[in-house]
Amino acid sequence: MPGDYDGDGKTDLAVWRPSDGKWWIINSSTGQSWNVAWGWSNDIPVPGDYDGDGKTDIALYRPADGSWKGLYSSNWNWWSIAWGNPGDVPVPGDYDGDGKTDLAVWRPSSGMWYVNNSTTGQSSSTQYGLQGDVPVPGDYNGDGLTDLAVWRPSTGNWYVYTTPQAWSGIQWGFPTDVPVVKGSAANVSRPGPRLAHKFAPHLHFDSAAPNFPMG
Ligand SMILES: [Ca+2]
Ligand SMILES: [Ca+2]
Ligand SMILES: [Ca+2]
Repeated sequence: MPGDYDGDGKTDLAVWRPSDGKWWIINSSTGQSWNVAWGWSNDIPVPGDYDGDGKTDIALYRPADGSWKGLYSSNWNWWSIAWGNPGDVPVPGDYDGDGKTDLAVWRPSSGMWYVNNSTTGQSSSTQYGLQGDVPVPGDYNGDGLTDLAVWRPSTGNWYVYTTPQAWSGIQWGFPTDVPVVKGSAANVSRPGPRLAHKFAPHLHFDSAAPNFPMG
């Protein structure tokens, strides 16, 4: 779950362990590791900067009830907001460009995006994408706002909905590929056999120089 948890501008190594819900993070600024238990085994990690202080916040999405639960990095207060229905895919991003991550879900059955804008508190919904697509939100045009986007495995086409209204369809990839996007939250949360949260690497944080035996 890479992110900038200490806010020094460098991405920190981080993993979330579904078996015990613990987040293990190494701060790039100090090299020190720390952990916090936050989440249950079936949750989906959705780290982001929800309070806009420049540091990544620990957060998870609970598919069973569509709730988001996080810890603000600025004061370590916890929060819980219902946003989404069972079956939705969490697609957090800064859709309104205010520097705070917005809660958002993509509904595979309808291709609808439901975004809870952090600036106004207003929600917006947009249909973009089809059943079978993979949501791949990101800031594709560099205007500071996260853009709605989907990748279509059947054709390898990317569709990006850039504001105010431009459409593109670019073929890049094959059906068995996995799309890779910055932050990769949407990618990781993709429902499917390849990303069923079975990675669970065994990390040893018992020394200053942890080793990473994978598997
Ligand atoms: Ca933060
Ligand atoms: Ca925002
Ligand atoms: Ca953008």
